[in-house]
Amino acid sequence: MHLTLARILTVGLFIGLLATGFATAPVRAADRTLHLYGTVSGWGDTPGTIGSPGPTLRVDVGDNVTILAHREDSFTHNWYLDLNGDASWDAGEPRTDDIDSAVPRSVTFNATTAGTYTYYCEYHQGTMRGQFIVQAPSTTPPAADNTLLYAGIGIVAVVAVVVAALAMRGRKKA
Ligand SMILES: [Cu+2]
Repeated sequence: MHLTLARILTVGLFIGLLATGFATAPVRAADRTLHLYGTVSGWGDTPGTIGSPGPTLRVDVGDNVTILAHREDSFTHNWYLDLNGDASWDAGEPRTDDIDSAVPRSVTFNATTAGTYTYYCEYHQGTMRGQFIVQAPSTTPPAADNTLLYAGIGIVAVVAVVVAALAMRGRKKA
């Protein structure tokens, strides 16, 4: 009887702690591939949504980002991320090769520093631009993780009630 109780309590606490652990686990960096479609009029995340400014791109600090830049007209373009905010490409800033055919050009880089940046095409900076936001790690866990946390708390609560009920029954017998 007491052995069974101890087992139930141990398993309940273990599941609860496990759920809490998942809920507070840091968000891991991810590989992110983002497609952009450009014309002299701007950028879009699909060929049908090209505009100026282009779409705001959001990634998390530490993400390994690949930009795949396509062109939807017959002009030469490229894509670069203006990390130092001087509105021109500098050595060390991510940049694709020239997009001069239907073959998309890509560049891969790590989003190391949180902040809001601007991306451009060097040839059409006035229209082909948009915001690139590198988000700092979130301080509030995502909703899915909260569900797990509440499940863990719920299991611990149920186990506590069962244990209390069994303990009371045992006391009556004694
Ligand atoms: Cu361009």
